Amino acid sequence: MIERVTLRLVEMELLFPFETSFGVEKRRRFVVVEVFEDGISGWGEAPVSLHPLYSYETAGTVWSVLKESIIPFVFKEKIEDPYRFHEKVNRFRGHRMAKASFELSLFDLYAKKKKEPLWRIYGGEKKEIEVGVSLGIEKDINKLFERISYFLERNYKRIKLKIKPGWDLQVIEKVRERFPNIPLSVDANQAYRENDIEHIKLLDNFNLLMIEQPFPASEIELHKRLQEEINTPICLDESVCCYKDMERAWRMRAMRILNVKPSRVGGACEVLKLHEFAKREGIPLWCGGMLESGIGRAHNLHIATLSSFVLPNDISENSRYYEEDITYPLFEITKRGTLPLPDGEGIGVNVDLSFLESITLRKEYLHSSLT
Ligand code: OSB
Ligand code: MG
Repeated sequence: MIERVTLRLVEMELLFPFETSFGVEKRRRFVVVEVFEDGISGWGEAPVSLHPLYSYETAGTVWSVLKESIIPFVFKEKIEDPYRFHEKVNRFRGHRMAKASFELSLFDLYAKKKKEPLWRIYGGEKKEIEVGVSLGIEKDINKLFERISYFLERNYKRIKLKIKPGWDLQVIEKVRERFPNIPLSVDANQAYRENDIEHIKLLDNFNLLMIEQPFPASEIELHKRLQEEINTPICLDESVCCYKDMERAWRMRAMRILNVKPSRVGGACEVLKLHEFAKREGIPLWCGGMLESGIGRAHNLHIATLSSFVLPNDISENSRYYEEDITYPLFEITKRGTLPLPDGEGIGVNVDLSFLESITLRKEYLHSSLT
């Protein structure tokens, strides 16, 4: 039985500001979950942003839903098995990042108790993961060229550029002139509207691997209309929060590729369902990222070992975003543009408790005996 849960509100400074169509992020404030049983800790992370822009979840909502609802429920029902957690926690609506952070910490614990690396628990089939990099909006195009060159030299296998109205066609055109053959994709984070369709269609001329989430999350029909008129595959991110969302979008032909984030869909059990469907239907998947600390990064790496994750993943070296990180050893990219799976038990990386303490703004212990 889970004896104790520790919630930590953690703040980490980004090495570089990260700008998307939502705005600029300079630091992250997110929640780290530690579940504790029999002297073993399981770790999870809710990679929320300061404000409800990517989704409605923030550190505040994650904290309160975990503390007021999920954790008391887990203690009351004596849940320690991540599969059972996934089934039971369904009674609470939404709040998938909060659920995912807890479920993934249970998975880490579960794998550690079995003395197995997490990827083996999931049935993964890879020893290293191909990675790409996601580059934010820059002040000028030369700065962007510099960033692209830097990450190509580090062997990242795909460059994804954030776009928004005013930072799109002209930028992509210049990038294509300068780098005619690199694997390139774009991500709009919902920035366009129905009357932008004609404009967005012109992105079809740049041999992009995909166009990620051009329209608002609920606009499946709009994505379908765009996909009918362009050859470049549309990839959904924010629109798909569960298996049902994926099935609907796929059957409607609103997407040809899916970005899977365990934290967006509520954890690894839901990812396993997406994976089974993707395998049956031949849908190419890849694992997205949310500027995670080393904890979430390790979880994402294990998830990406599943065989339907066939495209380069947004899982970068820790040093892409942070000067120092909560976990060690740090992930380092190989010449092949991959991150090797850590072979330790559970997530396979260690938590640097003293560093974690030094960046913790708020901490709370929840004990099973007190509920
Ligand atoms: O849309 O994929 C996204 C970061 C924060 C919020 C949303 C997204 C992103 C990224 C970064 O693209 C990917 C990464 O963690 O490297
Ligand atoms: Mg995205």
